[in-house]
Amino acid sequence: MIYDIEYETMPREALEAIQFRRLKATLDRGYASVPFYRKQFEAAGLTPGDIQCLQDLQRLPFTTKQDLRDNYPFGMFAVPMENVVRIHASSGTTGQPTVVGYTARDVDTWASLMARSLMAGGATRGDIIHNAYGYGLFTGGLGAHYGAEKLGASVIPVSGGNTKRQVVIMKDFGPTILTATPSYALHLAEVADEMGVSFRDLKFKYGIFGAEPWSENMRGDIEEKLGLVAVDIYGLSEVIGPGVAMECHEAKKGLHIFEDHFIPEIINPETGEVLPYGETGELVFTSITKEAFPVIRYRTRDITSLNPEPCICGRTMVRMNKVSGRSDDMLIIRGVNVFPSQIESVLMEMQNVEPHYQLVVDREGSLDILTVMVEVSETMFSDEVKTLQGMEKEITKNIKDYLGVSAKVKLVEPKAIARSQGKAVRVIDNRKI
Ligand code: DLL
Repeated sequence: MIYDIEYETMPREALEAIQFRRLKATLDRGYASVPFYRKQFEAAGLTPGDIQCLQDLQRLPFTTKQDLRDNYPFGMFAVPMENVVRIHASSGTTGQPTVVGYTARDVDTWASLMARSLMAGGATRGDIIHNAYGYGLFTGGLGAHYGAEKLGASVIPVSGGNTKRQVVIMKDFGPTILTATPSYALHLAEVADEMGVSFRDLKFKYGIFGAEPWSENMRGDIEEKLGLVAVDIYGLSEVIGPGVAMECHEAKKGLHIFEDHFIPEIINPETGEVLPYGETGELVFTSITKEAFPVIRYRTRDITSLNPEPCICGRTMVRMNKVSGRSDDMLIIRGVNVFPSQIESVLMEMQNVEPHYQLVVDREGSLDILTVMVEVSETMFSDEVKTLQGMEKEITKNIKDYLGVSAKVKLVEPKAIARSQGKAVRVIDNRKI
């Protein structure tokens, strides 16, 4: 059974009453079972009984990625190991991986959240879902898989990689929904093309893409190339995995946060001050139903803003705008802050530019040098050098005009930039080596 759908359109007041009840239970569990959370309460001079309304949550300290690392691997679990039925871990690209656990009920909650996400993204029981998110420690594959089964759709557990074989499956089995990272979806289309298969002739209706930032312009490009409606799905291992927030296919304008399970806040990343709706800052989550791995005011490092306006789909749950990037992915180039997705937006506005790019940051003396490597279409490359130079100049100018940052632009041949089977590697920061 997919439960909880009734919460999606609930009046605010009723939802908040439920949130508060669930929050209290989570705080009690954290305080009683996780030494780290007990210490956090003690440091703030509080006990769970002092939290008497939703607003009071703000009195508690934040939990950071470092806190999870310090308790590696199982120190944050709130239930005995015998009640943990599943373990996942984040990729650990920015350091030691963080390990998360689920009870049987957590797995069921997550499956329902993913079923609701797939539904919001246009999927129904009658659909065949080609699930190209990686299976394994990464939460994408199994998260989407359980959600698809819960929904009652037919899921093809193809995972990432083996791309040519995937194209054959897509042609022969006729899946109608694609779940993948946006960059891998583009790679699938590219390989299909090489094999003489046009993605647009396949049966796909919706693509449910997430796990990495992708700009609005990238969405346009993907929809055009793949011939489907592309919707955004957000989540992170620490909070549950995919299914924390989901765009509805009706509006495609921001992702509804499943507030019956997660309480969002936006904070100023420097001061920790809680910001009002509409202001941009770092997203913070408190889980209110998870048993094995509750998180209290977890700082995601993802940058976005919240939008409480009613949505045409009828959901009353607050929306988060597309994530522009992670605070730790933000490049500071000679004092100017830039997110890779902002550069992506500029690139995707231009003709003859392919949606494959990489940013390389070097330091020469005390100067930061940003090089934007971007693929251009086949036809451009066979053109005269002069045309390419003109194009480099134009991109450099657009980046300067829109983002205020000077970059070196290097046009490269189609397929010169390595493709990934999961999250794309957009930044190579040689300053960190
Ligand atoms: O990426 C979970 C997921 C799987 C989400 C499949 C969506 C689809 P992690 O590997 O823990 O979990 O990485 C979480 O990825 O903090 C964001 O920085 C980024 N991220 C996830 N979804 C989006 C999105 C999964 N839609 C981290 N837009 C998060 C932008 C995203 N960034």
